[in-house]
Amino acid sequence: MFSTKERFKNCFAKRLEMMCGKRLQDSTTLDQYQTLGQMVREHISTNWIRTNEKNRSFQEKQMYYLSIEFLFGQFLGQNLLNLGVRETVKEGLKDLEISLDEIEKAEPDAALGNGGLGRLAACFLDSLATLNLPGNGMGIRYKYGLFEQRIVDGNQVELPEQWLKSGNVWGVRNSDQAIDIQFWGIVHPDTSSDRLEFRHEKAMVITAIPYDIPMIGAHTDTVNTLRLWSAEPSSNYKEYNLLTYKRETEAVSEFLYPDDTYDDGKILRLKQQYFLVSASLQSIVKSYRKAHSTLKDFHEKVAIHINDTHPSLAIPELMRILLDEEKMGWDEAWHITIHTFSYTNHTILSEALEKWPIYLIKPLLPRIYMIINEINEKFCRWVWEQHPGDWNRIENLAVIAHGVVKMAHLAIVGSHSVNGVAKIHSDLLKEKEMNHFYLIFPEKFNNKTNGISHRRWLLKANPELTNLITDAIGEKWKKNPDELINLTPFAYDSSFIEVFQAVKRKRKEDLIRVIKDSTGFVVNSDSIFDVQVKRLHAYKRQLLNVLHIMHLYNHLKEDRSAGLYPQTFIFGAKASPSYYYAKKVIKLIHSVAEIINNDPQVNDKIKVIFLPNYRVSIAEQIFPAADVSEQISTASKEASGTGNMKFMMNGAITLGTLDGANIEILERVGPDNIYTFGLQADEVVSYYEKGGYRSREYYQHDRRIKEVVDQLMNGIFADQPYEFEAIYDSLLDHNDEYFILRDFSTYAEAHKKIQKDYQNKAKWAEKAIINIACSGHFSSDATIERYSEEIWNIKPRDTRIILSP
Ligand code: 26Q
Repeated sequence: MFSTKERFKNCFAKRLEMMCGKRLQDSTTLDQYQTLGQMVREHISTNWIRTNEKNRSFQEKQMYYLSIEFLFGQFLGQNLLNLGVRETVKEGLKDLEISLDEIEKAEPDAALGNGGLGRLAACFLDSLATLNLPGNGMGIRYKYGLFEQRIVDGNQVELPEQWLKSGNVWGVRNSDQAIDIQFWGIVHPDTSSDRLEFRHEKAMVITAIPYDIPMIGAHTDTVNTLRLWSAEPSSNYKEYNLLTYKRETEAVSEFLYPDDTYDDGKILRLKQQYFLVSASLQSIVKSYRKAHSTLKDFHEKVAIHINDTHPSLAIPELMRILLDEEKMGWDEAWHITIHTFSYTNHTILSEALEKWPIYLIKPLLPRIYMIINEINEKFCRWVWEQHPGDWNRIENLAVIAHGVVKMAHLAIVGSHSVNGVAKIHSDLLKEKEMNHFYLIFPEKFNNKTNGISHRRWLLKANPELTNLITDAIGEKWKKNPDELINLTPFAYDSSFIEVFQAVKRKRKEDLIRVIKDSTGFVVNSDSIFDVQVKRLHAYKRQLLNVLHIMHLYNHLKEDRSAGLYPQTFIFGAKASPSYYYAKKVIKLIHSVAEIINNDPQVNDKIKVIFLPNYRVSIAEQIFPAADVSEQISTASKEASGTGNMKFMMNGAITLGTLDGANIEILERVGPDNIYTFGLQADEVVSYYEKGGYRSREYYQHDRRIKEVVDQLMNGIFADQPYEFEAIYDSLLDHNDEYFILRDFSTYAEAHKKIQKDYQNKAKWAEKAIINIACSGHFSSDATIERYSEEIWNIKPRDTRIILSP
């Protein structure tokens, strides 16, 4: 149906009439979107069925990626692109006087994630399918995704994100494959046979219904699956109070928790985690069981990846299935379990490491708790045998200690592979955070630097740049992004540079329209677009950026003739709803924007824009328009970052600390094509070991710093006195935990250098093009190849097998 434009037009009109009961001319954009989506699904259905049939035999090893978040954004445009039919569809629709861009905009973002971790999972599934790898995702079908952010008087207000309001064309409900999951109840030992067994009684049962979404690879016949579980009442469960029961069940998949390191120990979050894990494991084992009579070789045919600790209850859950349902002995079950699981750590912040109190976990998951206990006891005994008398070591390693279950410890003990997400992060895990484990399991630790899907972040987000690159170096880089390196000579080619600059300008103008529509502010396309978009967190230091802007403002007010090149500072960030400090930073950005943007003395030189409701679909419009990419976390704190890679791939230059993957970007592009500043990770760590630094000294000795910090309190940017007191206190009274004042001066220097360099337009374009040329290294295709070879041991399928049934 997509083979020619004419055939497509015909099909589309007919299908729309059938599906919507309307003529094309009476249809809405939403009708058209649903119709196109349905057509795509129909188009891939044979390949999807064949891929599934192939998987079902378990002849080849399968990998399942368990994640509490999958941050896809929109599917339609990417699917059309991957199928290679987007141009045909676009042209066909044009004949019908319909705009494909408008249809694509009608799709709500699937915002089933907070940020980096969830988006990484989405990029990985795209790469797995494209590389013909047998890898499927499993997650939760939250009824409400990450909250919608509105700004009212400069403050963030959260609204529910209703992405399912008009249904969802991509997810297929497969109620025949529903799974029952047990919570609460009592576990009885049963000694009636010669084997000690456990009966779980009086449990509350919740049913997990799978919704399967096709993962369509680019230019291949592989169609993998993302299986999202929805919680519903069970028909096998008799509960006296039906209404309460219904409410309690449905609550489990109702909301995505906003990343909130301050708000731990919510029992609903624990229920979500076990819900995901139990539904996924039971369903994997069930389908494996259809192909194999025993589970003794399970780990040879199944790899399960745990995306951060959130799904780490999968480890005791597989043990439960092997022990209680398959009646295996402990040692054999444990061998299979360890060889099945691998785990990625995404954070170094110790306050973000998950711990669940025993008083929550034990009553909710009584059998799982027993198993965790046994894992802990056996593990501690083993450590004791290696290091008799070393109580300290055992205390540092134990899975259960001081009344809590440490999920990272459970994940490390129960997996054969533990990886960090950038070189520095993996090194810090080995040398600092997880050093105790590294000493006893050195072979488990490895690095897998993150990557991004160049199909989403370049081909889809920036078609103009894509075409320009293809005109220069041919098509091959699309399949093999390392070949982007062939772009390097074009960095010195004046006619290429000229077209490159025109593309950048066009994308800046597109973004200017978005800015005008959402904020009302008009910005100058000649100005430097300096962008910081990411979740709002103290360690990511949006505050450093704002304080520097306040300083530029002061400087301009003092000296009107200051030779500043015009700059537009663009922010996008959601703050966790209960994160008071982060919300104050959002408010501060708005207050500063209000003053600067309305002050004719400065607003031709600087503008400050906050784009509300930052999400995948708007990110696709922001990255292509950026000149400068702000990656300014306190060194050692950002595990990797992936926005840094998206900016680079679109020709923005990084202004960053030597943190996360910034370091690897520097290694690729060289020091002339990146701006680095600030303390290095080892310096930060050694300050922490000494109890911090004296931020007040920097406040007292640097006039620029004193001036901006005082302005937090003296009211020129505040609606009310003390409005920003929490920020002021964090910098002075709490000794500036994230070294903002410490790094202020080198940050300001780096900005000055950018100001100067940008004015040499050809030289700047050269840097930008070199960044693009080096960005292929960060394609998630390469990352996924490394995971597949070094951790999962899965191999690409021969697609000819899929084609012939
Ligand atoms: C935990 C407990 C309760 C509720 C929520 C959470 C929670 C949810 C999400 C904790 C953390 C997250 C997300 C973390 C995350 O996105 N980390 C980022 O992962 C990226 C991919 O590896 C890295 O590039 C980033 O550096 C890292 O911050």
